[in-house]
Amino acid sequence: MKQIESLWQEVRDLSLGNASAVHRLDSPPAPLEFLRDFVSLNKPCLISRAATAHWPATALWRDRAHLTRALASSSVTVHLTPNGRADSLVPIDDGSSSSASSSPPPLCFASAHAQRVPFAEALDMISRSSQESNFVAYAQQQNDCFRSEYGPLARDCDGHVPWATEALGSLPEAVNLWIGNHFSETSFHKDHYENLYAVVTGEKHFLLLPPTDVHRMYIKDYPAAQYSYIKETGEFKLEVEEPIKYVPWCSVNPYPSPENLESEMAKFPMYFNGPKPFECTVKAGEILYLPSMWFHHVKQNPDDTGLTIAVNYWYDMQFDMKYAYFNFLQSIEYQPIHDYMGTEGEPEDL
Ligand SMILES: O=C(O)CCC(=O)C(=O)O
Repeated sequence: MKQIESLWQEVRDLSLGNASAVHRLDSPPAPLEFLRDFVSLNKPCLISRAATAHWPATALWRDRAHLTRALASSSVTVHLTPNGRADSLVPIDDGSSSSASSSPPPLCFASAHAQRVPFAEALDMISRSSQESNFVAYAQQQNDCFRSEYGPLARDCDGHVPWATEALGSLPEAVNLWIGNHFSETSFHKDHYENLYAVVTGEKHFLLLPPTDVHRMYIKDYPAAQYSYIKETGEFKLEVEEPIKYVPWCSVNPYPSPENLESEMAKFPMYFNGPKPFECTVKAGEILYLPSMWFHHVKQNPDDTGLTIAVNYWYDMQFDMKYAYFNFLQSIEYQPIHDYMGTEGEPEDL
């Protein structure tokens, strides 16, 4: 079905561009410009640090003493995993696969162990997260936590993004705070929100794919599983939820280890051989507009204080014709029967 592959190219030719860089703006856009050139085109953009130059947070949050003072009597939620990959696919160790078996173990969708601790302890756990520690802690409670758990810090940032609020016609539905270090990673997924993502300290690296590339994510249903962390032994237990619940999730890991690269490329040729994803490093003070339903994968680098801190504003998206088209596209089953080779190959019609 050549048409699916033509679609990936056509949206790039008509609207998104063929470079993998995200469009940069040197100053915050006027609401009409933002609406016309980005939101209505469902096209990302990166706004320079002029967007947050007036936020006290850009200076204050590099100082841990400020954070711990402001949140001295707050407890916050941290998410613990053995390797920093919360909400991601991991092998189910159900005893069914022996080391003699050549087939890889089945995968499940693993949620992190969530734990509420005093803020100073959370910060300490995040800072200690490393290859040597037996856990990675990431503060990433996505339930409007910035206005609840982290309320005392709210005065350090704007409560909303004024030009986005005017363009989108409503205040954000949720504002979230993210605190992690180099080891925290977020696997490919999409959200039903218009996302204004502001990095305050450190930097975040996003890989982005438009909704039209949905087949390149190899979304499949995986059994939901839950990590629990046993403090006494420092070990994690991973249990598949009973009764079994399935979570549709993107199968592609864009950064396989060198020894798995060949097999991952063979499993997911439409991702690895198709058009390059859009890439964007969001530096401290910059804001990424991440349009609704775009697939995104996120890695991060801390600054010299050892932390990456970000605030994101989720605005309701319009469930309009684009959403209906997306559902229709996703309902079309498509697995190329040829080895997808980018523009060189000669795909066959199914
Ligand atoms: O910062 C991250 O780790 C993930 C951000 C994200 O997925 C989101 O804002 O929707």
